[in-house]
Amino acid sequence: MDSQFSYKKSDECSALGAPSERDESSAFSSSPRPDVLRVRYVQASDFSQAFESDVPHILAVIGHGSGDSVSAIGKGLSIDVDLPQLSQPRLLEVWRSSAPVWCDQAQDIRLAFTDEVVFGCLEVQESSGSMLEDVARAAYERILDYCGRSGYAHLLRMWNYFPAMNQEQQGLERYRRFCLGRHQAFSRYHKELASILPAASAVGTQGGPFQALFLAGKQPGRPLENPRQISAYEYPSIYGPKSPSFARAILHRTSTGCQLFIAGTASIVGHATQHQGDPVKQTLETLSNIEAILNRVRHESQKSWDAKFPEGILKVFVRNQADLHAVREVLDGHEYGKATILYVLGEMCRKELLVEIEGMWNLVIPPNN
Ligand code: 3EB
Repeated sequence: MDSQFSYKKSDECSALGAPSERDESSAFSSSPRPDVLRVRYVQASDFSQAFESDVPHILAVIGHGSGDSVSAIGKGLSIDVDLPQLSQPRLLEVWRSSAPVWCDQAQDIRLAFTDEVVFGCLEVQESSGSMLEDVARAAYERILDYCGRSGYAHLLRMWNYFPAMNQEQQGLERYRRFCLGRHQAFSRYHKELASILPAASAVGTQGGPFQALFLAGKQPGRPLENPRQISAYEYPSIYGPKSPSFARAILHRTSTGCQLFIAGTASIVGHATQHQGDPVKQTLETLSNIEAILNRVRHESQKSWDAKFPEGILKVFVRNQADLHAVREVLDGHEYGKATILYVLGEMCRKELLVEIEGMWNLVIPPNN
């Protein structure tokens, strides 16, 4: 790990967490600050009202597993993911920037831009004869190629969704096939993966196409690994022919804001799954893993600023609906209970894993740093 983690006095990250940000009455305040990237979970029933005048700032609206598609919303990218929401009320995941947003399409990649970041979505219908590694490799090559050419060269955060994650396809589990194709694509574009991999989640859906969602920036993020876990890209081959290509977390800073993206995190220590069959202990272990990453950010930032994480969102993927109550009780009793939490039904990359949690925090950096 390199130890560059300093924020110069000239960096204007102080806008985040400023008093105006506390105004939750409209889903987002409409202050004129440039390019502050936010993601929020907004009640679906409040959405139209909250965002009536906000269309030019919305990058993406993501709906989870409901029969009614978000495509009717028509603001930014509309993305439906077939992971049924387990909690009530129904929430929409809204990505928003205070800078102007414009949308485009490059072949079949749908895109929403600001001057600093692009949010993209590529959906591929698998055909019956195709192998998932080929689908994944082709999708990733298209995304990497696009990012390289567009100037938004740095992948920060990715979400991978596809059905039947733990089922075998001709003798190899589909998740492992996915990892193989993804690795082949990254290796074609980059010699050294550790410094360029995005934070990611990979979750099995009920159905639907292979989906790769991504956030990429003109500026690179800073990858952070978890001292409690072996880096996923260094997992031994017992978990598949090619290891999963993702970073545990990415810290991304623009001229005006800092975000911490924490990858899908599970009950894994070292490289081994912990607490088989116990959703409560798996949730606690997962939270310890997330805490370890937050502590790294706190620790490494101490010299320049005291990182605080006042505002975060968590998405909790639960394998079995029957475990929701137990998982939820753990989170309700935890300080993250203050974050907005979305619970969805999805399959994790290892059959023994019952829960996976991802998060994003906006970091507060004091004005004089
Ligand atoms: C893990 O730590 C749990 O393959 O992109 C989490 C996040 C996991 C992302 C991926 C897999 C992925 O290995 C599984």
